[in-house]
This record gives sequence, C-alpha cells and structure tokens, in this order.
Amino acid sequence: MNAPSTEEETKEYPQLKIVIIGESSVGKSAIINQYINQIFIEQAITTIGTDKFSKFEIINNQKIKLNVWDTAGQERFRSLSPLFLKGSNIVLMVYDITNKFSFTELNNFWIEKVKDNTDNIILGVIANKSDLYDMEVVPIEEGKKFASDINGVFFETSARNLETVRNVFIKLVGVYLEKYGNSVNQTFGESLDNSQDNIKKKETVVSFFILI
Ligand SMILES: Nc1nc2c(ncn2[C@@H]2O[C@H](COP(=O)(O)OP(=O)(O)OP(=O)(O)O)[C@@H](O)[C@H]2O)c(=O)[nH]1
Ligand SMILES: [Mg+2]
Repeated sequence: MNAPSTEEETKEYPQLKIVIIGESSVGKSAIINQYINQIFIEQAITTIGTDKFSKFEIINNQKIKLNVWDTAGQERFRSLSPLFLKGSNIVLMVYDITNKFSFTELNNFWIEKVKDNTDNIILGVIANKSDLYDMEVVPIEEGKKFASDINGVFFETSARNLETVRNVFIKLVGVYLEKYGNSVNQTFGESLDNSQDNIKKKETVVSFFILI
C-alpha cells in the first residue's frame, strides 16, 4: 500500500454526502464536472449507474470533504437512484428550463423518492441551462414556487458558468452547517474510510452491477 501523500489523505475531516438527481439530459453531470474540474462537457454522455466525486472546501472556517454523487436520470435506472439518496445530507433536484417534462417530473416522481429515502437534509432546486433563456419553457416563478412548496432553496445555473454552479454548493453547505452542524468535529454523512480519496477523484460505483 502506498503511503498517503497529501494532508487531505492523512487527516480526517467532516464529510457531507451530496446527491444530484433529476431527469436525463438536464445537466447533472455537466454541473458536477464544472464544480469539480472547472470544465464544461459539450457532448451528452449519459451517466450509467452512479459516479462519486470528492472535493475539499473551507466553509464557515471549517474544512470539509464533500462527497458528490452523480446519478443516472434515464428511466431504466430509476429504481436505483433513490438508493443513493440514503444517508445524504444535501440533495440537488435539477431540471432544465427548456424542458417542461424535466420540471414536472420533479413533482410527479423525484420528490416522493427524496421524502421516502432521506432525513434531515437540505434540499436545492436547480433550474439549469439558464444560458438558453430564449428557449425557456419553465418560467422562473414556477421553479421558485415549487422550491418554496417543498422547503427547498432555489437556484438558477448554467453548467457553462462556474460561478453559478459553485454558488449552489457553497450556499447549501453553509445552510447545512448552520442548521445541523453545531459540532464541527462531528463526522457527517457516510463514515470516514481509509481509502486515498482525493480532490477531483472519481469513482464509478455501480456501473458494473447495472450492466449485468
Ligand atoms: N447550453 C447548456 N447546455 C447544457 C447545460 N448543462 C448541460 N448541458 C448539455 O446538456 C446535455 C446533457 O447534459 P448531462 O450533464 O450529460 O445530463 P445528465 O443530467 O447528466 O443526464 P443523464 O446522465 O442521462 O442523467 C449535454 O450535451 C450538456 O453539454 C447548460 O447549463 N447549458
Ligand atoms: Mg449524467
């Protein structure tokens, strides 16, 4: 086994599990890629199963490890994504402002999965693809109303724009820490492991399982 090589690998930090859900093509992976790697992926590469990424942030003077779970929106994976909601601290529900169905499915399908599989979470509702405002079919007011009805925090993002994406993560982690994080030494979410998780690391979690 190789010796840990960075400070992050040798110290334990509080962790939060962040899960991103929503219909296929709304831009879940694009948002995560922008946040973790500061790149925008033009082509659609549909997610198979679930991918996990890790990143450290300093928020409210607290160094914290964010474990971000990208899930698959395609209908054939629908039975699986809810499993990954278990143990989450923050859930991001994403829709595409140019796709009405992606918005109505948040209410018709996804919110129930969130309610059934989570406890004490902070919920974000993300109106993505804001750069395509001339093709908008879901008025912002509808998105805001939905967010407020489910006690979620509303955001507009474009996965092309780092600021809009980063704002979501920083704000929601801040809200989470304010609401649930009285003890900064506590380990949140999933237990700490000894693997050499590092910033920008990606793990494909269940893909092989789904393909058999
Ligand atoms: N213009 C624009 N295109 C975007 C934005 N976000 C994502 N896209 C594009 O939309 C397509 C789908 O994005 P993905 O991130 O793969 O969608 P996904 O939600 O991960 O889809 P699944 O993995 O199938 O669930 C890609 O071609 C992206 O480049 C955005 O904010 N603006
Ligand atoms: Mg994806």
